[in-house]
This record gives sequence, structure tokens and C-alpha cells, in this order.
Amino acid sequence: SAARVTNSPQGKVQEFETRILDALHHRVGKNERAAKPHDWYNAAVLALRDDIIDKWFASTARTHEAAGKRVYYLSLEFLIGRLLRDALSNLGCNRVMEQALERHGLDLARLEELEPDAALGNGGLGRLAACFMESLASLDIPAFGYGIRYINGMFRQRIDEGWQVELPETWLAHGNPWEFERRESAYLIGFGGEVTSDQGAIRWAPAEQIEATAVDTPVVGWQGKRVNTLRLWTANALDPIQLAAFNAGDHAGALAGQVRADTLVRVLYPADSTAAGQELRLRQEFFFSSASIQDIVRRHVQYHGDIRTLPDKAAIQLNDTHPSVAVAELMRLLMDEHHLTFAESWDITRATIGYTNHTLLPEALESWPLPLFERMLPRHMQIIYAINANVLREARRAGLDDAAIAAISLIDEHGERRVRMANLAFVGAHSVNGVAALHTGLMKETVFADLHKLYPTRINNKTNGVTPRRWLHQSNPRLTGLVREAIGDGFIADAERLSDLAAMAGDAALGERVDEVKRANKVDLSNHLRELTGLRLDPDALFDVQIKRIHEYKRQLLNLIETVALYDQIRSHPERDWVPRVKIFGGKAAPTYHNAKLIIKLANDIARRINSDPSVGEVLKVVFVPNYNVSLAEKIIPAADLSEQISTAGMEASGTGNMKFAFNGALTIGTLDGANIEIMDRVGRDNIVIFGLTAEEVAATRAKGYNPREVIESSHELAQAVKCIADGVFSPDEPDRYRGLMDALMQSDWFMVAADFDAYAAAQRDVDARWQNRAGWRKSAIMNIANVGWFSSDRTISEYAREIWGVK
Ligand code: DL6
Repeated sequence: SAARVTNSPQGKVQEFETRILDALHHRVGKNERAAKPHDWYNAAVLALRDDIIDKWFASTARTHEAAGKRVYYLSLEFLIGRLLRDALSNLGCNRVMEQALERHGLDLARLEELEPDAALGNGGLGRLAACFMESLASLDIPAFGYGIRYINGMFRQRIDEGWQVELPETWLAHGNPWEFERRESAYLIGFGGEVTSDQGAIRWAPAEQIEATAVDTPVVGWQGKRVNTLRLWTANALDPIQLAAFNAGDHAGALAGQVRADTLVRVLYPADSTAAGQELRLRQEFFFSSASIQDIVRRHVQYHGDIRTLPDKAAIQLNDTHPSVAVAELMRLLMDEHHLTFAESWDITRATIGYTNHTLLPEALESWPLPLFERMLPRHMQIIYAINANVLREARRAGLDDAAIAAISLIDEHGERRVRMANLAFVGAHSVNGVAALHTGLMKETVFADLHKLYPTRINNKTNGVTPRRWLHQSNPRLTGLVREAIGDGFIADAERLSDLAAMAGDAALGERVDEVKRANKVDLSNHLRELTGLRLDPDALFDVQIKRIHEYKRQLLNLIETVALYDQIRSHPERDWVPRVKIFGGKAAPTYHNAKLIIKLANDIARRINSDPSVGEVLKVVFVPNYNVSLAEKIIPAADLSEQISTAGMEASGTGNMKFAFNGALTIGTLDGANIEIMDRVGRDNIVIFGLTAEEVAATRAKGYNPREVIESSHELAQAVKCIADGVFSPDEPDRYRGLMDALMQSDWFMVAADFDAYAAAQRDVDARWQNRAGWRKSAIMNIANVGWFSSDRTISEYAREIWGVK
């Protein structure tokens, strides 16, 4: 049993040492001789978890006492990464755990590396949800995150001969000591069947039912102030085995129900910027939305009695359109089970729900074929028709014309009829927010222009943020230590205090120390990358990093073509004083996204050629880091000098990587897109390298007929680089490999790579010049750190709390 709690540091170490051993023996079931590293990892987590559970109970008790409002964040993705370091550091137990493990002859850092990444998300949207969960707990706001407990999260990326190969990620292979299955919190989720009406009472009799069971993970806030719950749903068949069939010898058929249930929670759809068209995806969306809404309604009735007070006690936020069907599900429960009228239910639904949009890409806007929707969710389809009739009546009354009414309708009537999930979320919410100022403005002008006319106060902006605990304090302890020495440690809880550094930005001694920290981080990263790729990197070179999903709009291709042009220049002018650079790329491509996978291959082909060319030596190296994930980001970002944020203006809703790099003292080279603009406003034009067309210019260039071939032919450097790639200089084994990619650039170039190339290349030479002025670079790095505190997700969450949710 656990030793007596003492408050002295040594007492705490002793207590942990005993608890770890106790957990190893009695909960893992191993002794020291038999224990493998994973067993020790599990024992360490279990030892720490006891403290977390106590705080979890206390947090829930406080919430009940206060009887206040709770936030429910519905998200199909939570990209949480590892939890041990996060929990240790937020509880201030790092040192204690380290020493306790040392007494068992173990190294905490190595155990931390054994934890698999919980990669239940694709990229920005899922990672934002994880940062939000941490900030909610740190700000002491009672909240639940609701999502799916995918058995296989984001795929593992292997690079074979330069090509991406997708492998299943088995993050649960060694069990998961962070989670608690709550068998008692289970709900029936129906699909298909029929709707009947008996004297006005509507009854939906689904053809199929699956049980959703809650699996809870505690989310620890800064200093353990609050522990909230991430509730992920898993699926079970009502009849896991049909014994008669089994006994008759049909073993597979007897288990078919459970297989069908498992399929629902088996995989995360690995596409972030295209709408998944599969029926399974809609089943997943309804499964988790329905379970979450049933749970919220059940809790409300249990603690507050009257369902009509739901908006006073619950704020439901829809993370993108994936949980949009929650609007119809809440309406169904209010009308069919709580017997409220349509009007009452509609008022309650809208007062409770908020919706966040994360993309303007038309291909990512979800819509479902109407026959599929109607077959799978017949009652919800009726409700959506009723909502639509209501909204379109309002639109007519407001004097909107036919074109506007067609655009507002929840049903897309062009071609195959489809249910528009973004319109459903928009009309069913009292607040619709974008994630950066530019993005919110564009929402009003483009995708939601007509809905905005009808509901002119609904759209609002909440610029994204990232948690400074994970992205500075935990991932960059050296910089944290230095900042703490300079301004104290208030910045960890209140990142805007980083601004105290601004007055010291010109201090040469501080600049040198920031440089030393960066160099040490670069040495660490170089060692890690050497293990991963075999490549030796020079930590004195400029580390230039583009890590994010591979997508044409994010323009890894622009960076690669510029790399080729630079390579050419270095070979043509070896006498020049070139700034040594390491170009680091990392990211996954959606498995069906052909061009994105080809871009990964190109990055690897370019890397192989350049890295083996003695004529560029140490001046230029290119690395593609395989299997980019949250844990790798935590190693790469603190070691970056330059942050590549070079999307076509108007296409990146916000970006959050841009914020993480700036917190860690990297300078941004970027377009006026997403939150880059707000970063520029805060760090100052002198401390960021901005280039390229603005969103307006992109739209105007497209409108007036853009001819990329002309642009390419008029730029010598660009023409050369494109020709080299097209002619197979980097793919001698298959000379035409990139011909199609380069032809498309010549012919259409939707993402304006050619249009921005010269400006980008010039900006890169500006980066070189800045780098050579060491004092100037260091000052800019400090000005970045000092001025990005506003991009803490604490600030973002405070704005949601105040302006959308109405919680304190
Ligand atoms: O808001 C989080 C994140 C933004 O920072 C990125 O700019 C944006 O691309 C991303 N959106 C998605 C789109 N998913 N869908 N649908 O991941 O959201």
C-alpha cells in the first residue's frame, strides 16, 4: 500500500518509489526481475494516476456544488500525443518521479519515450482540440471532451525508397493506463429502420442498434488546478456472440454483430482536407454525436431536473461539421423523448450549440447524399426538413432572393440532392466562429455569405492558440529555464507575461544565451535525426523547417522547388558566402491523395541527390523526417530557426504550428495567410519575413486569367528548377516521374506556386542576410518569444468562454 504522504521533497520521492513498486507488483502483476520497460512505464503512470484521480473527484465535486455551466467539446479528433510528461509537469512532479525512478535504476526520459502517441487526429483541427482540453482544465472551466476511441488512430508512415507507406498504428498494443472504461455510461445508438406516428407521438424504431460505452481519460490542468474528462466512445454489439449460430458451426457469422460494432471505432479517417464520402464515416459521426448528446441530456436531467434549462447548464461546441448531426439529435431527444414542441426545442438547441469552422476548402465541406442520410437516419431527416422549412421561411420573410435561398437551404439541389452539414451546423448554432481574423472575414464573404446576410451577428472570430505548457514549458525546458531566470515563471500560466522579455530583446548576453539554448536543442535533434535517418547534420547551420500535413495548398512544392534553385545557385557560385542550411520536411499525406504522396517522394529524391553531392558539402542538406507526429514536433520545433508558413494566401484557415515555432524563438517566413497576419501584427514587421500575394491578389489573379507558363518562363531560376525536376534530374530511375506534376504547374497552378516563387526566393535570401547579422537574428528571435503570448490557447478559450459559452 502507498506510503504515508509527507511534504518534504525526499519524503515525496520515497512515497513515489514505494508507490511505483506497489503498482508494479499489485496492478501490473510483475516483480522487478520479470518487469520489462513497458511494465515500469505502466507502474509509473499508475503511481502518478492516484494523485490525478483524487483531483478528478475533487474537480467533479466542485462542479456539482457550484451547479454551474459545463462546456462540452464535440470533436471527431483529439490529437493528444503522449500524456506522462504532460501530467507530471502540470502536477509539478517531474523531479520527484525522476528521482524515484532513479532509485529503481530507471531513467524517466527513456520511459517517457515508450509511451505511444495517442494520435486520434489528423493535424491542426485535432491538435487544437487537445490544446483546448488542456487550457480548459488550466483555466478551471468544467468541461468534457467527447470523441471516438479509435482502435487505430492516425496511420504510421514508413518511407520505402522515398514513397509513403501507411501502416496501422497500434497505440493500444500494451494497454492504456490512462483510461477508465465506464460500462455504466452506455447508450443505444440506432441506425436505419422506420418512423411511425401514433396520435401525434413519433416513434423511431431503428433497424440496428449499437451500444456506445464511455472510456474516460483525465485531463490535468496547470498545477493540477482542475482535472477534466476526455470521454471517448467505444462500440459494442448488443449481442456480441450469437450462440445458436456459433454452435451450428458459423463461427464468423456468430461474431458479425461485434465486428460491425468494432468497425465503427476501428480507424480514424486519415484525410484532413477532403470530406470522406463513405457511409462508415457518417455512421461514426452519428455514433459519437448521439452518444454525447444522450450523455449531456441524461446528466442535465439527473442534476437539474428540467430539460428546458439546458442552455443555462450546458454549452456544446461543435468542432467543425463532423458532429453537425448533433443538432438534429438534440432536437429529436427534446421533441420525441421530452415532448417539447418544435419551437421550444429549436430555441433550446440554438441557445446550447456553437459551431467552429476550420476550412473554406470547398472539397472539405461535408455533405451527404440525401438517400443515404434518409436510409440511415430517417427521423433525423424529417427533423432536418422541418428545420429547413423554418429557416427558408425566415429567409423569404427577410426578402432574400432565390439564389440566396438556394445557398442557405440545408439541401443542396444541384445534381444529386445532398444534406449540407455546414448549413445545418450554422442554423443550429447561436455562434459560428472562424479560427483567425482573415478566415472569419472570408467566411462572411464566401461560403457563408448568404447565411451571414440572414444572421448577420452570428459569425465571430476566435483566433486559435496553443498551450504554452506543452509547446514551451515541456518541450523546451532549456528555453523555459532561461526565460524563467529573466522574468520569473508567471508566463507558464499567463503567457502574455512573456512580453516582459521585449525590453531585454537587445541585451547581447541574453541573445547569446538564447542562441546557446537553440544550439543545444539542435544538437539533440541532430542526434535524434541521425538515429532515424542516418544523416549527420551541422547544428551551426540554419535549421529551416516545414512540418505539417502534406497538401498542395500548404505548398511544400514551393519550398522544394526553391531548394532545387538554391542547389543550382550553390553549385554555380561556390565562391559565395552561402549560409549553411538544413531543410527539414515532415508530414503525412492522405493515403488517396496522389499528388501529396508524389511530393513526399520528390522531397526524398531531392534529399538523396543533394545530400550525396560533395560539391555542396555541408552548405545544404535536406531531410524528410518519417512518421511526423506530436512527439516529433516536440523535438523539432524547439530546434528550428526558421518556420515555413507558406500556404497560398486565403487557404490556410489559421495554422497553429506557426504559433508553436514563434513561442520557441523561430522566425517565420510566411505569406499573409491565416494567423500569420496576426503573428506579424504582434511580433512586428521587422521580426518576420513576409512575401507573396495577398488573399485578395490571389483571387484577382485567378479572376483575370492567370498564365503560370508565362510566369515560369520569365523567371530564369524557376524555369531552370522546374525543368530539372520535369526532366528527371532527381529521378534518374524514372525520368518522367515528375513530368505530370510540373506540367500541371505550367498549365494551371491553382495554388500559385509560380506566381509566388520569385518573392519567396528573394525572401529566403533576405533570411540569409538576417542570419548573417547574428545580433539582429537573436533580437528578432527574442521579439518573437516576447510577443506571441497572445497565441496561448488560454486566451482563445477565455474568449470562447466569455463570448460564446457564457461560462466563467
Ligand atoms: O483550426 C485548426 C486548424 C487550422 O489551424 C488549420 O489552418 C486548418 O487547416 C485546420 N482545418 C482542418 C480542416 N479539417 N476539416 N474539415 O483540419 O484547422
